[in-house]
Amino acid sequence: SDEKAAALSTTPSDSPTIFDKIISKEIPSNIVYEDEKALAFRDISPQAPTHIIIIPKVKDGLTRLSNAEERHVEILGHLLYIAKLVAKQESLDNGFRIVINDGPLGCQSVYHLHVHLLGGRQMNWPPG
Ligand code: DGP
Repeated sequence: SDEKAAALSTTPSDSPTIFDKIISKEIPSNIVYEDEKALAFRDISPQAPTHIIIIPKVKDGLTRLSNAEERHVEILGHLLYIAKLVAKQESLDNGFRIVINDGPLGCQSVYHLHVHLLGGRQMNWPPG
């Protein structure tokens, strides 16, 4: 897929990403939730009727889940709680899927940790 190709052509790094420009609103996005610590916006390449990306506003070294440190525990929990709030806001009352891609094998293409919230259709298991 295009998403897989993008992931495999991206070198993991701590450089600024497109998500910084979304946070600063330098580039537009469809924001569905925002607070002082986090932002949630619609994915540009939706893989389900509802596909939302939830990110910390300050990356603080959290390029990917495998780089998480003890200091990130609070924001990690916050992102999951926001996923629940946004799922409710999107009326995903019969279930949804949360995904965190890590690294090339996990098909991560943007090195600013993010939670995918997917819903509005039947999901499959195992994922691809
Ligand atoms: P991942 O493969 O887990 O790294 O997911 C990155 C996601 O970010 C991917 O589903 C597409 C989305 N994305 C990338 N660039 C943009 C953008 O400029 N705007 C929006 N809304 N989403 C983006």
